[in-house]
Amino acid sequence: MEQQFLNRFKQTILDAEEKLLLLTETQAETPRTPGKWSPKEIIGHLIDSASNNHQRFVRAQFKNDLIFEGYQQDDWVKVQQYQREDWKQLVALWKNFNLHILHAVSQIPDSVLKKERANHNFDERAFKPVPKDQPVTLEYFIVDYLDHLKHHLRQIFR
Ligand code: NI
Repeated sequence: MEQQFLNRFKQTILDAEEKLLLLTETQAETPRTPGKWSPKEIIGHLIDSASNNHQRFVRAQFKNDLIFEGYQQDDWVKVQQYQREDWKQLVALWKNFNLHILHAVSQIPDSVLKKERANHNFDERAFKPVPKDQPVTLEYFIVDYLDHLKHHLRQIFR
């Protein structure tokens, strides 16, 4: 990945960690809008996103297509009861998981990152979808992962 992207990724995680840890346990459990996810649930969703996408980023290196399994995002948040988990622990897991993903993607050779792949389901899986008839790259999907992460951080900090 480009150094500029890696720096931006790292800075996003570290800046957010600092701000997230300023929230009290009660604040972290309170949704901005009733019925929506609380900060604990948003970070929980981002942990789910990290765990699913970590798998995708690794698996993509052993196959030619970029067709990925989905997951039922709301149900994942619900059954894991992130609301009942310790805030500092969630933030630490989120941060460290992402620092590992950052390391792992920094090790992917350009030949793999930039290889055009005709067979994909980014029309369904990507945060910024790509039509099926347009080729995609793994690099695109990794950049898209950070866009999704930042989108949810903005929901907490707005
Ligand atoms: Ni999301």
